[in-house]
Amino acid sequence: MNSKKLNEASKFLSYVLRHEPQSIGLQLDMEGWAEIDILIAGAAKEGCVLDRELILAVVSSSDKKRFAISNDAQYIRAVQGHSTGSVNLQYVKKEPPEYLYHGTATRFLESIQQQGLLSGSRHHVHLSQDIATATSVGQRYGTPVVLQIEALQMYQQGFNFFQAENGVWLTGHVPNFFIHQE
Ligand code: HQG
Repeated sequence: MNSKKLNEASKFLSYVLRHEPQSIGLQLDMEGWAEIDILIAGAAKEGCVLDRELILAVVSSSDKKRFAISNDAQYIRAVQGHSTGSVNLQYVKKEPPEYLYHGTATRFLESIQQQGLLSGSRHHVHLSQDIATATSVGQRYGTPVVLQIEALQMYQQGFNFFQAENGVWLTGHVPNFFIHQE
């Protein structure tokens, strides 16, 4: 399957499964699951041709493993990155490693120093386990800079951490006190 088609379908799935399900008349349950047949029908009404084969190809080829299919193969969800208020994934709390990393762009640094890391429109601040991943996340917005987060220290002080199925670490807010510039 050609990569342009996969990429476009992946962006469309991210949009409807994380942010705007109502744009195609789709309902997600609290855990973010959408019925695949309804998703396909809703997309078709908006002129986006999706079929099961394409959806499964996107899921299996996603570099970041963004999506999951239910055991009965009837449902699909995004595993993290939501902004829609209709979803509240029950991630399991987990002790993080000593350090986690957040990739951002240099132009956000001043604001981050003032406010710490904020989740913005998403439900959580996203953190990576390694510097290389964080660098590529930061690159999306400009000149990348990697921040080192004292994750274990935060956890020991009562901050909650979660890990999505695809390995991305999530937390609510990172105060500047726990942030060091790499
Ligand atoms: C920044 C991708 C100013 C933050 C990636 C980031 C990730 C602040 C931007 C996932 C700030 C938000 C999420 C503050 C945070 N002042 N800027 N106080 N606090 N920021 O896209 O973490 O391809 O919502 O540094 O791999 O970049 O979508 O979050 O630059 O896992 O699957 O505000 O998205 O995955 O941007 O990326 P985003 P993110 P997918």
